[in-house]
Amino acid sequence: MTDLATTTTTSLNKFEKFKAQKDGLAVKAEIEKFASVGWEAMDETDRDHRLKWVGVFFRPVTPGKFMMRMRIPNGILSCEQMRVLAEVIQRYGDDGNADLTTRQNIQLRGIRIEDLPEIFKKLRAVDLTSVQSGMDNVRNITGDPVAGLDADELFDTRELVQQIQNMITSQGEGNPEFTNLPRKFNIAITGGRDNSVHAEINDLAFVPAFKEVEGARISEQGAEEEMTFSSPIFGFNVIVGGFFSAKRCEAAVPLNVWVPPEDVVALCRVVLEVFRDHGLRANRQKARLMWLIDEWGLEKFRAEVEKRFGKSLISAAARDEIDWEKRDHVGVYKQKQPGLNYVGLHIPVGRLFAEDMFEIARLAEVYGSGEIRLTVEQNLIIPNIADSLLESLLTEPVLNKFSINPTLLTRSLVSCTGAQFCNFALIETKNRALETVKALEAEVELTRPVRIHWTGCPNSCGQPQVADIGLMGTKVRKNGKTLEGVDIYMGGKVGKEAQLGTCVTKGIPCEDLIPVLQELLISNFGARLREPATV
Ligand code: SRM
Ligand code: SF4
Repeated sequence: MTDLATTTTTSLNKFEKFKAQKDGLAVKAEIEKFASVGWEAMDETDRDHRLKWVGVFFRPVTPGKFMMRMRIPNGILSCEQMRVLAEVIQRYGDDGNADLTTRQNIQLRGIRIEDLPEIFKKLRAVDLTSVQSGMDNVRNITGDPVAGLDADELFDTRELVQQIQNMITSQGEGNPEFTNLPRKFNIAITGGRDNSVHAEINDLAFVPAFKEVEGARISEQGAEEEMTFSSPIFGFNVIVGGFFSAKRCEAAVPLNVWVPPEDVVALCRVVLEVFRDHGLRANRQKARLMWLIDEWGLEKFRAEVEKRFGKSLISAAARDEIDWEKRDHVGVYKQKQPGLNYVGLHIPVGRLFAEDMFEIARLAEVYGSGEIRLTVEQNLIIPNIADSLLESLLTEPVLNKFSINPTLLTRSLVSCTGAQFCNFALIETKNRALETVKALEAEVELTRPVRIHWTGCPNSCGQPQVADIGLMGTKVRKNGKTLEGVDIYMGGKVGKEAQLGTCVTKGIPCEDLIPVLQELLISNFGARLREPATV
């Protein structure tokens, strides 16, 4: 457990104070009590903050209707799990919906506090957990969405991602060792060649790399064996400190460490321990891992990680294996298993309703192996579809709503939650994002997808910095009135040689946005105005 006396700071912010009074995870034992007293009579700190340790978020925009953030490691779930999530929101009628998130995850809406005991029971029965998914915890751990399916992958990330989640959450039950971090913490592992998880925007990420290593290693049987590797072996270069916040955004930097897959979980553990015990806790705006790295310098940080790791860290491989452009997985693709395919469905801005989720579960069961996968683009994949079943899957009516071949702007559209449910939001995002691309597609023709990301405020949950065109909500003044507007980001590059985009234009009122975007699409992305229709 965290010993706050060992932190390097002297004064604590208000979040640190309430965490010191009572650990967030303590609410796990009080769910029955909260359900019987109701949300209005609850202790406010428990309701507004500590409940997030079990993934339950009070929504000031819709008081009494909570959001529940799951953990879906590597974005993989079964049709049975999808059905349980659908059942949870179904009872809330129009209030109940679900969002696929930018961390390959699912959030449920409309949740009533009195239903929590039963919901947790249902989730546990199908091995789902929402524990430690908010506040000062490690977020959903992302991995390759086509792990184990992709003929060109270097490493199947599924098992490692699950092991890391198990370590951090004690098999989904909650682990007090890691429930009092100085701030949120993001972890990603990429095993393919296209950096499908945006490794560079995580506090800790593992990127495939081959290394010639000599020395001792632990055999599969657990014995230490001396071996000299004559040819390069597979492992990961480690990058650290990537994050977005309202105050600062940074891409992760190399830690100059390479680890074989069997050391990944242990390395995650020690990096988290160093962050927990030494991360900055005085100013919440300066509490993410990169601020500690800045204060210490990378060498001191690496040395502290190495000390706790208990053996010498191997220096990074000279290069990593990210050498592909990023794929979006929307459409039909051959798997490495002969005769099998995966089908990526486009889910407009990630929004699902109960009936959609039942339908997707049915497709996965009837045509695939019952498995469903999520992507950081807020879309989903149904894997393991036999060649012989493909044609009939593609005639299913639900594919009209969740297309395998959406129009080029719609295809790559991502949006955070925005004002409909998020009290940080400065603008409405999801509906506006859909309306805007529809209007643009009526005006211009494109020859390639352009990735437009919307985010409702500078917290950047919708990752405008990784987009071709990023739109960040703001307030603007026009004709003496305050209106919803956006700052425009450009230059985000994903896949190989990923880099963050930057703000190029500030304060465009949303009502004036379409011509501005149209011009950007024409001048930067080869779009052409459509010919006027002839009568
Ligand atoms: Fe986020 C807070 C939604 C991905 C940076 N984020 C929030 C809250 C919890 C604020 C709140 O309490 O209302 C939002 C919940 C709104 C709601 O009702 O849905 C929220 N964040 C989201 C999601 C749902 C956006 C989406 O539509 O996909 C994503 C959920 C991910 C998940 O499954 O866990 C989401 N948030 C991100 C990302 C993207 C990523 O991880 O790749 C970022 C930027 C990367 C990063 O964190 O470094 C992000 N969210 C933030 C921040 C800024 C953190 C900081 O250090 O300052 C906040 C504010 C905070 O934590 O104080 C925040
Ligand atoms: Fe809410 Fe802002 Fe995150 Fe959008 S970016 S979900 S508005 S906190």
